[in-house]
Amino acid sequence: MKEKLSQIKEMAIKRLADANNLKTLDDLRVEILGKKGELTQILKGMGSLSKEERPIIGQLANEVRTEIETKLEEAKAHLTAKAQEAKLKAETIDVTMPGKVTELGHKHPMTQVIDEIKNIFIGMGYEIAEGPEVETAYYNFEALNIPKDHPARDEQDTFYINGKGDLLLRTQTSPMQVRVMENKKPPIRIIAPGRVYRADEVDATHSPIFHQLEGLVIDKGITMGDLKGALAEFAKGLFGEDTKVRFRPHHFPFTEPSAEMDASCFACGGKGCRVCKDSGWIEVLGCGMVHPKVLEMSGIDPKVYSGFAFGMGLERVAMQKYAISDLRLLFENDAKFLKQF
Ligand code: 2NL
Repeated sequence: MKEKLSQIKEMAIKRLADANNLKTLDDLRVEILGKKGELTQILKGMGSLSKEERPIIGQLANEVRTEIETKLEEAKAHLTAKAQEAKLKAETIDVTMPGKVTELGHKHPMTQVIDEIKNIFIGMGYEIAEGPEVETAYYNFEALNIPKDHPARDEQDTFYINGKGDLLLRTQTSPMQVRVMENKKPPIRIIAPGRVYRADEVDATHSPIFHQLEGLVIDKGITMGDLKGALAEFAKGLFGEDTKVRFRPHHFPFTEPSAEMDASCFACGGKGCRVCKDSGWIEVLGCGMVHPKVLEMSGIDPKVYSGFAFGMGLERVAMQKYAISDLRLLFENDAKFLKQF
């Protein structure tokens, strides 16, 4: 039996030394020390030994067991350390490797223009008024002194969304300004940016959906001088400090008097170039003193208050500023085009 025990020990130590992973090691532990293991079998068979032999073999068997257990622990510690080392090695980061380049997105050129113009007016104390794109004929036309027989109301120009002609997609952002006049006592100083709709065929300069920005200032004693001062300041903010402006008489149903404003060409400074088609001027916006009837309809007394208003198409501003020749490019969202801005 002594012989058998030392055989088990030798065999166990050899196999433990050969074990090269934690799983094999655990299998060995079960095989040698487990309930059905050889060593356990010997200890179980001790009953058949003589009184003299029993303590000697018992002690020896325990020694063998302890020694195997110690070797097992050692092998386990060694393999665990080795596994940890391999794991660390596999996870090593090469800090000198070039990083992955993340491409940064940016704002659409239209959004850039809208944000820039908003910021100029915010800097001058204007508030932003935004509202519905589906409007009533009252807010879009009547309240702005656009009579029933006016060509702008024609179905060829306006998208009506019911047969009765009283609901439509707004053709300008003025309805929002009417709502503000109805709800707020002057002083009023707002801009209304947003999408507007017209039943136009698509071409290089027309789209059924486009962006407008309108402004409205109402208080006691507002004059054409205030209009000119505010809009000259806006032009400088948009095109540069040296920008000059000029006003040409015009007609709108909602303002009286009305005008169109040109800015000196930002590309050539007014000498004449391709951007301004050799005229030295760029047409920027329409404007005027709010018609007394328009004030009155919204509940503002034209004998007490006066105001000015203006409106501009934002696609046109973007096309001039970025030298874009075709309006459709601003709606197609071709990444190759948009990347340039
Ligand atoms: C243009 C001209 C303009 C207005 C818009 C306005 C709004 C109210 C009252 C009076 Cl609530 N006027 N808006 C005034 C003058 C011109 O737009 O060429 N837009 C693209």
